[in-house]
Amino acid sequence: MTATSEALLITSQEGAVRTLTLNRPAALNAFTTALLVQLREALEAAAQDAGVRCVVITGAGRGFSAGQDLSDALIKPPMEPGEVPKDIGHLLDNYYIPLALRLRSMPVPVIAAVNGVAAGAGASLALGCDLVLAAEGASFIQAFSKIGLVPDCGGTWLLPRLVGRAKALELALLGDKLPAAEAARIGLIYRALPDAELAAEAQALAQKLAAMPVKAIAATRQALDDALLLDFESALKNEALLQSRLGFAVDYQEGTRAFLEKRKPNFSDR
Ligand code: T3D
Repeated sequence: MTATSEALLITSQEGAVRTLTLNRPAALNAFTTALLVQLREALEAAAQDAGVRCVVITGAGRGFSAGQDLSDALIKPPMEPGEVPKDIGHLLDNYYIPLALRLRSMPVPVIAAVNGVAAGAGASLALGCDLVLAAEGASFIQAFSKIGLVPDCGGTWLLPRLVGRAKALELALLGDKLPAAEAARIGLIYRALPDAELAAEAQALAQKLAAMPVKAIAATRQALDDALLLDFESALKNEALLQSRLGFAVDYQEGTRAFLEKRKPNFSDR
């Protein structure tokens, strides 16, 4: 296990699975700019490392992430007379957008193991992952409206696509706490499971995905995201393009050869 400077983020590896643990438990892993940078850099490092075939993001302590650290000097509202408000858009441009884009284009699957409350940008980060597992004690809160903001870090894009416009509006406007089991029931996340089982189940799922053809998994994520913006014929053509590329990749050769030879495939491409 390695800890980055200040240990805001803990990086560990088991086989081909890299786990990134947000580590500001006293503040429910709220994002400072330093943590946002470290998380993006850690994702970049995982993307570049051929030994990583799946990434798990989780939180230390009782929270997953309470979103933006509201005491961060970069965004803190005027507290004294004469101080002027800061442009929050800079924070998004420079920190959240690069992070969200890095996450969404990872060459390997990414699992969120939501161990506790995921609020604001913490919820958006979790929902931006490919599969979201959550402890039954965890919850999701679209906290933005409570402080006069819109969902960010991809929230406005993700929410209606995951649960439809009506439910997205309910969650985003009211900002109520959504328990993990209810999040799973409405299709916002993949699964809710007993708190004590979360870490082991996330690791088991990650190991399973790591043994799969991850190049095809990343292409599948891309194809599904693309398809939401395409008409039917364009989606068919996009599938053909991706299939054509994947057909030349070693994993497809290995997968079909293994099937024909009645043996377990050994996927290695990325
Ligand atoms: O400018 C911008 O904001 C731009 C970016 C926006 C992206 C966003 O993420 S906006 C949304 C920001 N997040 C929030 O508004 C959530 C704020 N937190 C809460 O509402 C509650 O903490 C929770 C519902 C998440 C959890 O409640 P609870 O009762 O379990 O815990 P708590 O006692 O409120 O918090 C525990 C500690 O964490 C506490 O510190 P203390 O008093 O023990 O020293 C609390 O201040 C700290 N904490 C929680 N959330 C944040 C935070 N500190 C800084 N920033 C936070 N977001």
